[in-house]
Amino acid sequence: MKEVVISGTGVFTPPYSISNDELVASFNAYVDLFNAEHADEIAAGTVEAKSYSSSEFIFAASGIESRYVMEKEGILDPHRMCPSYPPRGDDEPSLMAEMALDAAKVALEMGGVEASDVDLILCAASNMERAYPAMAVEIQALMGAGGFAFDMNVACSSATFGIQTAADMIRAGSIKRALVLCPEITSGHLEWRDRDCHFIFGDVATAVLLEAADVATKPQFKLLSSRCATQFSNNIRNNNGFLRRAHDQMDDRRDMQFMQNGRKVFKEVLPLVSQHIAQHMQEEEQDPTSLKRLWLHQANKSMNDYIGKKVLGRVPTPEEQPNILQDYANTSSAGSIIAFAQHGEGLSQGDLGLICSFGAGYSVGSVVVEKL
Ligand code: CO8
Repeated sequence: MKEVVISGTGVFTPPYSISNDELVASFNAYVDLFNAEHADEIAAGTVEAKSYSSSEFIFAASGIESRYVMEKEGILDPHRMCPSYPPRGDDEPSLMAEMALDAAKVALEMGGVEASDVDLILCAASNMERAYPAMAVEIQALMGAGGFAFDMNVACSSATFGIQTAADMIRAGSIKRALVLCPEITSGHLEWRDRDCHFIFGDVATAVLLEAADVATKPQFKLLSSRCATQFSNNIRNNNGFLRRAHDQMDDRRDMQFMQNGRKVFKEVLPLVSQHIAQHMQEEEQDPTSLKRLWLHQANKSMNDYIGKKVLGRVPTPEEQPNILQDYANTSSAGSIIAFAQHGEGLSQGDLGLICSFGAGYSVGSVVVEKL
């Protein structure tokens, strides 16, 4: 079995940022428009009046202060309430591919690797821009990478599941180098008209370059072990899909965008993740309290505080458990990788760290790395 290293990471940050105050101002303007338009039905009790959102609630409930998006005007337009991406021709690069490419270039440069030396591209994200051809194959062509490429979707856990998939192929010798790319255009499948979730997500793309240790020239971390687990739940769901037309459901339906029962997710996912990490560490005969860094999925600050304390047996310092969600919000699969890419400093050779992502499915993935 080959040893696997991580030799590069990259983050593409979209050009626009939306603060909680900006988001709430446009949402509340939308609420006024909606309630005025449906005044008669609301008075008759057939339509429920919409309520205002608030920046104070958003920050207290999630820890989120702002989010990045690929397009801002459409989202903030109270008459529109979703981003506006002009359709691109088949001969133009798709938006996801463009974002992923940017992150990939940074990771390749960090690892001192040419695109042509990469023999697996994995596009691992919570939604794909189209059904086929696979996004990853387009990215492979745009990059000039070799080998093969495919897409995978395990929602928020896509990055860690992708890392395990790529690492297993490197260990087995079927590939030498892989890029796990997470381009997340969450703005396209978030329901911006629902105050329960309109603040949660942001856009981004991340890249992780994995290599067989014997070909890597600038390895950063040794990949010690990983674990993936899933358990079916309807508490985070999006019913949009290719059978929509066949089901005669092309109308504007709430369940065609992101939906969740946030309270249940909070309650059910926390023990799942804590137990998953504890079991992973136990099976690898590693002491969780020896972990020097936790790069956790970035969905909710209280969730991370809880998991960090459970894993380390004490309250972690902000350096030990860095959060990026205050600036990026929940970026689905990319969150733990942004934290990993931006908060790797200060570790010494031999220090252990844990990347962990969790979310829809339910799904949870954990990766233990050692600083080289
Ligand atoms: N402003 C003001 N008040 C509000 C707002 C708002 N924006 N939203 C809700 N409220 C009100 C509610 O109506 C409720 O009022 P009442 O008590 O009168 O009923 C009150 O505030 C409390 O509401 P909640 O119970 O919903 O509030 P919580 O404290 O539970 O916080 C959270 C809500 C932040 C959503 C929290 O439950 C949470 O973070 N849960 C975990 C969610 C999570 O981790 N989800 C993971 C999903 S991500 C994933 O898996 C990837 C999916 C694919 C990507 C999709 C991209 C679009």
